[in-house]
Amino acid sequence: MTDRLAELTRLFPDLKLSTDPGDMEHHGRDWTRRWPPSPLAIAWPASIDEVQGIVRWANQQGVAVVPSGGRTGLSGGAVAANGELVLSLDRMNRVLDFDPIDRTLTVQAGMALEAVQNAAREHGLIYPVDFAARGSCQIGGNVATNAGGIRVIRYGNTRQWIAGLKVVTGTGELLDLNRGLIKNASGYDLRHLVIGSEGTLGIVVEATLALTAPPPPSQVMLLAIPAMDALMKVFAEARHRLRLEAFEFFTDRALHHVLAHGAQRPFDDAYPFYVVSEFDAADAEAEAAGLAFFEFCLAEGWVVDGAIASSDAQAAALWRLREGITESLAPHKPYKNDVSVRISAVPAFMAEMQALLTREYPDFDVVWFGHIGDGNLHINVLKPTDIDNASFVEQCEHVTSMLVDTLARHGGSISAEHGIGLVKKPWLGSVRSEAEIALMRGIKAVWDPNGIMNPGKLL
Ligand code: 2HG
Ligand code: ZN
Repeated sequence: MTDRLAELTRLFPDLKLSTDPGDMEHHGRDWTRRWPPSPLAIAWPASIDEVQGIVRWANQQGVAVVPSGGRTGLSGGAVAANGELVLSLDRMNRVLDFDPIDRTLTVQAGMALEAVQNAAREHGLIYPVDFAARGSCQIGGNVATNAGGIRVIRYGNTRQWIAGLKVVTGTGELLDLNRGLIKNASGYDLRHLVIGSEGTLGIVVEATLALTAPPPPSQVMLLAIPAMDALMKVFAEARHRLRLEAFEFFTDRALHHVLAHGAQRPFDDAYPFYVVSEFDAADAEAEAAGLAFFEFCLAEGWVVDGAIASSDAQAAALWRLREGITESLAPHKPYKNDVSVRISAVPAFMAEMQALLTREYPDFDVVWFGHIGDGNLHINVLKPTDIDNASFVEQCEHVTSMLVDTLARHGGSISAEHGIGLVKKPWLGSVRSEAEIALMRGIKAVWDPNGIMNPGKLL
């Protein structure tokens, strides 16, 4: 133990702290896997007092702090590769309050998203933000990244569901922001500054979450689609006729990898694009509307094959085709891009980008999938086995530069929902003006004057 850690232990004799190499390896990285972890130590505070104490100690000692949730992020936001103290919220994982009148659930930041969803359901309500990492990611990290996912089309991002936040700033100050109010016209809404700040302003320690009534029973449909233009027509038609809860797309390459990873093949033939859609189907009439939508798209030639789940197990199998993609790609060490354009710009953007990729990198396996109903596309480039890591990253950074140029022509963003972190930091200036970045730096300097909060990330 270094002197600095000894001092921390003296201040907080009960604080759980580790320098065990296994813990350092495990907690020093997120799902990006690019940076070898090298933290100073891992701390697991059990109370807000301890979080504040650690932050004050870190200021005195000049130690950087990396707030750490489930570390399922894909932009390197939770990486500790430079002797930082990892502050894990794992032990702060309890429900603190449920209020049936306000329909709010107040939880500690280290609660897993799935546990939050289950807690809401116990009260006959839902917390509707949802994505595949639900079992591992934590609500504090969801807030810090303004996590999106598969139900944004219906419910919006995490931001929309945060009624209150407790945050420990970079100086160790505890802020109690918005306190569950629906209306609060009292100046700058600091809560919204923290949401999406990627741990650079402070540490989320508690959140008061708005809940809502569960949707009616739904139907899950898988559609095979011959072309991107057709897909956009299917989307417009679906929005017109159905009450959508999800509209997700993936390509044949994505399907290839989930199938190789053990998922069930949905159709005998292969098609260029697929959509998994979920929509309300409370009664026979709504179910008939689903079928009529499908038949209409088929007759128009926009859809060439399809499957409608007739049981929960079938619905889960269809969802697995989409939700299993990230896991199925992981062994291929993918370089990830997470971009957005306006929905109407999707086909032109995709066609242009795919043409560039085919011209410049014909041997790359490029897998497109994502939340097309939000204009959010995930573009994973898989590492060819005959290229070393360093040259692969170099080539992928060139791909990112091509993406940045193409996105600029289509008015898009280099990060839709994964954040900037370390991975996309070099390109922040492609989506935010100099004036905006200067303001962001100024805000950081006020919240975290010694620059100890997740330094090097985002800015
Ligand atoms: C998803 O939508 C996640 O499944 C992960 O945002 C995307 O792996 C990815 O690139
Ligand atoms: Zn996503």
